[in-house]
Order: sequence, then C-alpha cells, then structure tokens
Amino acid sequence: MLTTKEVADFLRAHANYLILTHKRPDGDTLGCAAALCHMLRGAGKTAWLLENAEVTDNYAPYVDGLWAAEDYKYDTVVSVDIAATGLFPKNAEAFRDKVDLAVDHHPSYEGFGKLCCVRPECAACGEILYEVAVELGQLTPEVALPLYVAVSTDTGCFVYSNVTANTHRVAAALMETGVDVRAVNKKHFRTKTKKRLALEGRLLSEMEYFDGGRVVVVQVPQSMIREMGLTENDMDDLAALGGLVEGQDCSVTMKELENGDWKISVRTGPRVNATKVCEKFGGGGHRAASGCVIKGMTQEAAKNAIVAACIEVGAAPACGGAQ
Ligand SMILES: [Mn+2]
Repeated sequence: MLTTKEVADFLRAHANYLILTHKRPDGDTLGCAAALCHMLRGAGKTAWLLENAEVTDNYAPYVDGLWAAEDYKYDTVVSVDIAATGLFPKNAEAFRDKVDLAVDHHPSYEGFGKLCCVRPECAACGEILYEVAVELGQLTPEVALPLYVAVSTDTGCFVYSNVTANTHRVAAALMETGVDVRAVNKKHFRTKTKKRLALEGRLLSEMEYFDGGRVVVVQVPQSMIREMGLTENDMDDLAALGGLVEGQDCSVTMKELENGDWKISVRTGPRVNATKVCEKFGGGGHRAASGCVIKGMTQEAAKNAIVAACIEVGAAPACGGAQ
C-alpha cells in the first residue's frame, strides 16, 4: 500500500500513462481521471484516458479531448476509483491483470493493481488525488476543477455520511485555486432536465410506504423507461429520492433491467443494516447503502420480497460491530 507521497514518486518515475475509469462512470472516477491526466501532463509526462463509452452528457466536458488514440503506446496503467475488475468497462477487460497502480477509496477494493493506494476513510477518490496533486506541485485550476467535481458529486454536495472534515478541507483548497465551484454545484445539484423533473414527479406520486412509513419503495419498471424515453443519465442517482421523505429510514429503489431482473438500491438510517438486507439476495455494499439484483420475480413479488427483508432486518436486535 503506497502513501500519496509514494504515489507521486511512482508517477515521477514513469513517462507514458494510460488512465482507466469504471463502468457506468460517475463524477469521481471521471474527475479523478481528468485531474490525474492534467497533473501528469503538467509534470511533463504523456497521459491519456482509455475511452469510456458510457460517459453521460453532464460529465463529458471534463474528459473531452482526453481519450487515448487506439495506437497510443503507454508504459504505465493507472486506475482511479475502481474497486473490482468486474467494474472494468468492456474495452478495459484486457487490463484486468495489467494495472500498475490502483488508486481507490472503496473498502471493498479487490487488490487487482500491482501497486495500490487505497484509502477507505476518504469520502471520494478525489481526496486522494488532491494530495497527489499537491505532492507533484500540480494543484492548478485545470486539476482542481475536475477534482472538485469528483469530491462534490461523490458526497452528494457534501451531505452523505462519509463526509469528513478532511473532505471540506480538500474542497476549500480546491476552491482557493480560483475555480468556479458555484457553477459546478449549480450544474450538478440545482439543475434538472424537464424530463428528469417529470420522472421525479411521477415517482414521488407513485411512491409506496410500508412498516408505518419507515420503509419507502420507488419503482422504475421497463414500461416507464420506454414510455418516458429515459436514458441512464435521466435515471442517475434515483436512489436518493425515497430518502427525502420524512419519517422513513429505509429507502428502496427498484429498477427493472432489460432482461426483467430487478436492480435494487437500499439506503438506510442506523436502524436498518442495508448490507444485511441485500445479502439475502446475494448483494452487498455499505451499512447505509447497499444493492442487489432480484432475478426471476414479477414486480409485485420482488417488491414484497425486498420489503419483507427490510422489515425483518429492521426488527432484529442490533448486534455485532459496525460494517
Ligand atoms: Mn468514488
């Protein structure tokens, strides 16, 4: 396990970098990749990102023009914010055993990198890359902007329970480079497309409550996805919606996949261990945010099964340590 100082030494010691991002890329993986690319170039290195076909419109501007050409000759592969080889995009599968350095903040990091810098205490991978930028003397506005996007988006604009004083210190240092964080926050947290607002309106009005209102269920069947012409971008972070309701402490979001399986996200307060709920269906994650896939069930059956699991786990006496 490398320190950020050792990461900087490693980066100084090589020349031609290829940077990998994860499947269904979010602001953290893309922001970190863009920032790493800029800081390496600032340090006199050659650096490009492996193209990620799933980049959504809201994050595309940060990685625009940074994709590696097909014939790019790299000597060093770095992954950012990738916890497992299963999260490599299709065109990155050949790199599963070729990552020289993995930088990540997920407690579930699988150890695929030859070297790694994994810091689970960081709310965003961007906090780690910030330290690397400082070590390299490359905390320029060009580096700071995507890092701010990484940190703000991975913390829901600094409100998730993973946020620490260090998260705020990093954000403050990034602000001090002069980047326009107001524009970033307005774009990512205070602006929604008309389609997204129509979707939220429908989901809010169709929300179902169980267990005296402590469990709330939001359902997005394929019929709704087709009818409203929804893209992945339109459905980004829908799991946060149920959590807005007063009195709930267990928010379930069910999205039907194209094959009829149900992708379930569970967000919980201290009473319900989301990991234990999702483990019943072969999934997992964090104590307050977990996921699973329910296969071979109708919408009604899947809903009943996940609600029953939430009620059961919530009713069990708390035992064992934190997860
Ligand atoms: Mn992340």
